[in-house]
Amino acid sequence: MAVERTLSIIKPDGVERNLIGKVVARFEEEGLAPVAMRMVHLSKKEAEGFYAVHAERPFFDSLVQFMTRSPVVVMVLEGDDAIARNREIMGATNPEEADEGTLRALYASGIEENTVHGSDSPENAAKEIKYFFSDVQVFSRA
Ligand code: IDP
Ligand code: MG
Repeated sequence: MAVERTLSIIKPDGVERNLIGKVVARFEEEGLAPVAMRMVHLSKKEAEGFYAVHAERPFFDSLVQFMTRSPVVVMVLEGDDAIARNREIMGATNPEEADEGTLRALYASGIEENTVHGSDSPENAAKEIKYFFSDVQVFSRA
C-alpha cells in the first residue's frame, strides 16, 4: 500500500453543526493524518472553480450556493491508500445509500448537504490539493 494524500472538505452543514472535531477524530482514528488544514469561506468563483466538472449538472447552482453559505474546513489527509480510504470512511454521496457507520450515514442530511468531500482519484487529489494549498503549506507525517 502506498502512502497517498487526498483533499478533504468539511462542508458548511458539518461546520454549522459543530462536527469538525468528530470528523477529524474519525480520520485520525482511521490512520488518516491531517497534514494541512484551514478554514475558508469560499467565494462563488472559488466554489464554481472547485466543482467545475459538475458545471453542466442540474444541481450545480444549488451546490455552489450551499458550498458558499458559510465557512468550510479544507484539509489534506495523508496515509496508506488515503484516497480510497477517505471515500470509504465518507460513504456514498447519498446518505440513504451510505454504509452504516460512514460519516455521511452518520451526519449527512441529504444528497447535497452531505457533510464531507473527498477526492476521487490520484489525479483529482493532486489537482484539488493544489487548488487550496501551496507545497510549503503541506507537511509530511508519514
Ligand atoms: P461525491 O462528493 O460523493 O464525489 P459527486 O457526484 O462528485 O459526489 O457530487 C459532488 C457533490 O455534489 C456531492 O457531494 C453533493 O454535495 C452534490 N450532489 C451530487 N449529486 C447531487 C444531486 O443529485 N442533487 C443535489 N446535489 C448533489
Ligand atoms: Mg466527487
